[in-house]
Amino acid sequence: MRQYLDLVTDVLSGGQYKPNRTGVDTISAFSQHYEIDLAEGFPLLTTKDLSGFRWNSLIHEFVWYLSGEEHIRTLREETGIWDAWADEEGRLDTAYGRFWRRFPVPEEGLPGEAWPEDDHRWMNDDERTFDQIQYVLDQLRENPNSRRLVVNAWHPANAAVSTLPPCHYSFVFNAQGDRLNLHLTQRSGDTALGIPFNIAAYSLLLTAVAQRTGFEPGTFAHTVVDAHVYCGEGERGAWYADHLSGLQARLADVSDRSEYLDVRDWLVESAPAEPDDARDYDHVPGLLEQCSRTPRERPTIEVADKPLDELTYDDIELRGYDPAEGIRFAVAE
Ligand code: THF
Repeated sequence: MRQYLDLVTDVLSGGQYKPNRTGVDTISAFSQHYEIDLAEGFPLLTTKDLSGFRWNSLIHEFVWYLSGEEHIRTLREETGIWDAWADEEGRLDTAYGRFWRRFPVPEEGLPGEAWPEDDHRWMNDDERTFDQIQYVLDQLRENPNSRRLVVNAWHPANAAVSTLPPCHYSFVFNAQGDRLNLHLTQRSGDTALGIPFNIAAYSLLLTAVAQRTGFEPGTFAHTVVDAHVYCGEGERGAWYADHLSGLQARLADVSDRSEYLDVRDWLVESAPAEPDDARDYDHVPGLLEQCSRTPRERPTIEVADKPLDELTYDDIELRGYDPAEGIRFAVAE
C-alpha cells in the first residue's frame, strides 16, 4: 500500500528528533493524513508479513475492542501485545472497548442539561454508561445522513491520570451514497508497529459495520497528530540528534526504491550498536528495508454474517494474502 510507505518516508524525511517518556527516542512528524479506498481490497500491509501470530494478535485485539471489557483477562490468553500496560489483575486504563461500549454518563446534570434516563435505548443495563457502537449501528439504519456518528474513547479526567490514555481516540462514520466511510483521529502513532495494526483494525470495523447497515465499505481516512518512528535508546537513539540531517539528505537523493537499502547499509555502519542486541528498538533500518519493497496486490476479507457482538476470531477470514517477509521491531513501553 503506497499510503503507508509514503507515511514512513514522510516521517523519516520531514521529521524531527524527539525524545519522549518511553526512553526510546523518536523521529517525529506533525499531522500526517492519508486515505485508503477499501474498494481496492483489504489494507493489510503486503510489504511485511502480518499473518500468523501477528494476525492472531490483531484479530483478538479487534474482538476485545468490541467486547467492551475494561480488562485484558481474556485478551492476554491469546496475545501479549497489551500486557505491558495492564496491572496484575489485567486492569487497563486504555480499554478502548470500555469507552466505545460503556462510556460513563453523569448521575445527574446541571439544571437544563440533557442526559439520557437509565432506560434510554442506548444506555446499558445496571450502569450509567452509553453504548456508542450500538448508537452508530442504529443511526446508520434509521438516519444514515447523520453527521454525528462519532465514537469517542477520550475521557479527559481518565486521560489525566491514566498510564496510557487512548492513542486512536476518536472516529466518525460518514455515509456518501452507498459508501460508508470512517475517519480516525489518533494523537500518537507508532509508525512501524501500531499503525499497521490500527489500519487493519479500523478497516475491519468499517467493513463489518457497512455490511450490517447495507453499505459498501468506502474510504478509511486516518489523521495522526504525532506520527513517529522509534529510533533507539541510549547512544543509539541520541545518535540521530546529530545525524538526522545526514539521513534526510540521503533520503532526498533516493530515486528508486532499491536505494533505500543503500541508506540502510550506511546507517547500520555509521550508528553505534543498540545497547541490547536482542532488542530492535531502532525501527529505522527495518522500515528502510520495507520501503525498498514493492507493494503487492491487496488481500480480501470475509466477515461472517452474524451480529457484530457475536463475532469471534474464526469469523474473520483473510483471502489471497501474499506478503513479503516479516520484519522484527521491538515495542517501546
Ligand atoms: N506503544 C508503542 N510504543 N507502540 C504501539 O504500537 C502501541 N500500541 C498499543 C499500546 N501501546 C503502544 C499496543 N499495541 C505490537 C502491536 C500492537 C501493540 C503493541 C505491540 C507488536 O509488538 N506487534 C508485533 C507482533 C507482536 C505479537 O503479535 O505478539 C509486530 O511485529 O507487529 C498501539 O496500538
